[in-house]
Amino acid sequence: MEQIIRIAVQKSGRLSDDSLSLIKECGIKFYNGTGKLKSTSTNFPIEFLFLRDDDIPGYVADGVADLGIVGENELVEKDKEVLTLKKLGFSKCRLSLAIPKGQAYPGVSYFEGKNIATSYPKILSDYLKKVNVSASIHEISGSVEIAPSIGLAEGICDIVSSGSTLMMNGLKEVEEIFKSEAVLIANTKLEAWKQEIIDKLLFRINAVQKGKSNKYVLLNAPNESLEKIVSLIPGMRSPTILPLAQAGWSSVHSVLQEDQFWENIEELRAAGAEGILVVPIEKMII
Ligand code: PRT
Ligand code: ZN
Repeated sequence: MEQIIRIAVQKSGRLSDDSLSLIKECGIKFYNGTGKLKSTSTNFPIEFLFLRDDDIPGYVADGVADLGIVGENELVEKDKEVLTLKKLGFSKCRLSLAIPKGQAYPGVSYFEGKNIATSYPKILSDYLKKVNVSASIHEISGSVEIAPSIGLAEGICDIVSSGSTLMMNGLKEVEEIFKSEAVLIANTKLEAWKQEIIDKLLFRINAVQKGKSNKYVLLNAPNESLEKIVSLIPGMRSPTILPLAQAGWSSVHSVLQEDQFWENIEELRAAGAEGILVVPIEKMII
């Protein structure tokens, strides 16, 4: 039998585009025409299952899929036994408690004896236990934010990203109870050959992620300030220094984390750096 691993990704929703872009940036080609539930890569031993995000933790725990990409909120809520291999840095959001805008909020004791509507009963009940509040949890699967206005609950616990859905429904966020982003998860009992393929995939994901947070920097500098400039942009091993056609000047090339660059920009300019170019890196292997 051909040795191939399976990854479960969301079919369509807030995780799908970024999940598929990450896989494409890893150089893995596949066809995902509309309505397809399965697809096999043409250049990497991986098969894709396109599923609802709610089902992904279960499929990975049962071994129907070896890997999955899912939000941490869904993962913790479903409480399945899987390994989290990597945080992926996209689909970031938070799970928060919210109440009608006009209500005074004395603290989490507000919820004592009240009704809270949510699609995340497990995360919410763990939180309420932790803060020692007893409230009734009403599980509903969607449109949670209308629950207070129709008299179903005095508060809600739902995913918040920009906060505009809460605002539009006359609610205010009062407690953040969980932070989430997309994660790569794996079955806990993988054969060695599967692990080898997953290691190759992880190597590529790491290279893509490093590339994104780093920039290639090129600048011109008078030779007398090279020492100072090299100390400000030390690079992967050390910067490349090339002489310019104009005597007394050099071109310095280096790799930097973007935030380091912004921290050092004033000092670089003060040291005489000019013609500074900052260029994106597609992949970075160190
Ligand atoms: O069909 P399927 O079951 O696969 O998808 P789904 O409808 O259950 O999930 P989907 O695609 O909406 O979200 C998938 C995952 O994206 C979630 O599990 C989160 O991990 C993550 N994510 C990131 C979000 C949001 N941002 C988000 N803003 N999930 C939902 N929302 C919703 C939220 O429920 C609320 O209705 O957006 C609204 C709030 O957004 P703001 O920007 O108005 O605050
Ligand atoms: Zn879902």
